[in-house]
Amino acid sequence: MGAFPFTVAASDGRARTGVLSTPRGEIRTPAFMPVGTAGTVKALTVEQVAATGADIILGNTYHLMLRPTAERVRRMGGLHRFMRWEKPILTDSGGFQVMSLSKISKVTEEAVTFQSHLDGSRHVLSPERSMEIQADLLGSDIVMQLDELVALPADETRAADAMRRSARWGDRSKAAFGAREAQALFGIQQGGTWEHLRRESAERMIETGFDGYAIGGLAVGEGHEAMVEVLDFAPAMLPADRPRYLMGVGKPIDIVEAVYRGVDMFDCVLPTRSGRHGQAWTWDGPINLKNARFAEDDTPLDAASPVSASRDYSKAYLHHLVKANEILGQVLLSWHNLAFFQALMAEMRAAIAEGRMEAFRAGFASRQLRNAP
Ligand code: PRF
Repeated sequence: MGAFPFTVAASDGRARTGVLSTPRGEIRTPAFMPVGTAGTVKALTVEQVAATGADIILGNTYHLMLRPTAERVRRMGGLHRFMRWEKPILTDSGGFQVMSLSKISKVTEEAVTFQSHLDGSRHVLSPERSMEIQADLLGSDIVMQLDELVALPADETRAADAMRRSARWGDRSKAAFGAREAQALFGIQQGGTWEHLRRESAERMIETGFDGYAIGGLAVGEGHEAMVEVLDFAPAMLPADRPRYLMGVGKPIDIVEAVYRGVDMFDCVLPTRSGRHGQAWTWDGPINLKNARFAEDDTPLDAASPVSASRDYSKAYLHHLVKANEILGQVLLSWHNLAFFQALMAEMRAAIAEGRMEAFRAGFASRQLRNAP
């Protein structure tokens, strides 16, 4: 198995910092992956994304299989070439997006059948088909197993059934993925908020053996407190010598709490989605540029940022762009937010290396609450 080398350079409590080495480049951890759902990190060029310091981006099986189709992406040279991003790409397997986006879906032991949210057409996604799309057609570097999850709150039986089906689909995903030198396969832990289900899931995943271990089924309606409680035990159930990835999380404060508890990788639409809606993330918490208090604020969002969106444009100008619904407002705020998330990850990598993660976490939390809604 061509597992990518993962070196933990330093740990501080349960938090770790290191490097995941892939043939397309190194991923510094803790890492944040901007979401490039449909072959684009919305509103940004790949050059702008790279300038924020992102080492890897995420793509989606669900969206790309529907449009422009995975076969067409393959004919165009694979996802990296198609979208001009030559650094690593992780693709999600599709199950979660089917659940949250498709019109109608039906899950059987064999596969998930669903209707496209675009045109109502019928599609089937099995573990084998998800592996073919991700690994062979899109050509992603990190492939996710197909899993099944339940929205929370859910009853324990439902959560247990979905977790066990995910484990069986993990076995089928691994068999279909086979032995590959230049690509990695990650398993996904499920089990809701139940510690014994999370443990059973972790044990099954370790038995199967993956190149990395994701924590799925969180940030699906349980709330911050319940999620943090799960993060008190879930990461430690997963192998320490392999990357741990918390899927679809989250707010800066969630990410800091998860890093503190031993998570290495994250993805979330929040920086780009909230940017398109006029929200900017800062060290002092989120602000909304629509607010009249910025109408004549001549200061930039972050004078120390490496990207021009954060450094060179006044809040007054961003306020104007957002109020006037100008496309540039969405571009600049998406760009700023991604740069902020990357700066946050870089600060945590330094804090862990220097043994001050606990202090960083405390200081970050109190500053973030300054602009709390
Ligand atoms: N599974 C998959 N993708 C996901 C999730 C999951 O549980 C989540 C949950 N936060 C986001 N994306 N495959």
